[in-house]
Amino acid sequence: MKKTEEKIKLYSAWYCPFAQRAWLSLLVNKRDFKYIEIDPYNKTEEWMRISKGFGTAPVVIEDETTLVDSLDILKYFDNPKTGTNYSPEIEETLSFINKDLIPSFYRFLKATNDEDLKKTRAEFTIFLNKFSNEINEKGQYYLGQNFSIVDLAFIPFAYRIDLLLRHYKEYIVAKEVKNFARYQQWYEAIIKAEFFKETKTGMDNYDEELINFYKVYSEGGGQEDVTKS
Ligand SMILES: N[C@@H](CCC(=O)N[C@@H](CS)C(=O)NCC(=O)O)C(=O)O
Repeated sequence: MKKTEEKIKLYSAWYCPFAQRAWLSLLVNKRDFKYIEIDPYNKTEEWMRISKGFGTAPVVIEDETTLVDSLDILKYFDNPKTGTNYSPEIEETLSFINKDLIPSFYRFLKATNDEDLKKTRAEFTIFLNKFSNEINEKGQYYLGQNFSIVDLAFIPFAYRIDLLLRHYKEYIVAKEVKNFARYQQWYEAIIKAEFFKETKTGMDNYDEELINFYKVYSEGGGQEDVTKS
């Protein structure tokens, strides 16, 4: 075990899909790190100092480097040598996931009146189908045979989509995604992997706890900015 690797600290919140991205990335890239559970909503002086004034989970610290954004963290551990040197197609997909698909998921989860529910559901279904259609046919991962940063960027949200939209909005992914076989193959390949299971925190009732945590979102509350593109 290299000494330098022990210096990585992951400040995470167990329920947070953005933090789960960072956690997955550390596991997939086999880095040694210290997991530190925090409440990002409790803006103590110490937390604001650690998070460089952002106050959001995740935060990763390695030596002099502090990273406060989950996509930056994915890139940092994926590609330490070349940094953010991704193809335009990958950048476009990551941007689609972050700016279209994820905010649309939160808008649907938070919708309460009939009109909003109808609108957000339809919009979300279009985005989810776009993602599904673009999963490469030549393998189980988004890019085909190669596992990539795109898989990591979306899987924590895909998990919550299945769990929370089913529970709170009676939305069944299998019925809404036209090419469901491909989506399912992608989804299961990742959620059944050991590294994914490890990020389910070890809580016996993880799914139930997540459902409880997101109840306030399903009633229109919770964090605001996640719905914005
Ligand atoms: N852009 C950030 C967003 C992370 C984020 O919104 N995290 C939530 C928890 S899931 C948070 O810390 N919220 C605290 C707050 O908004 O005060 C990332 O991708 O890392």
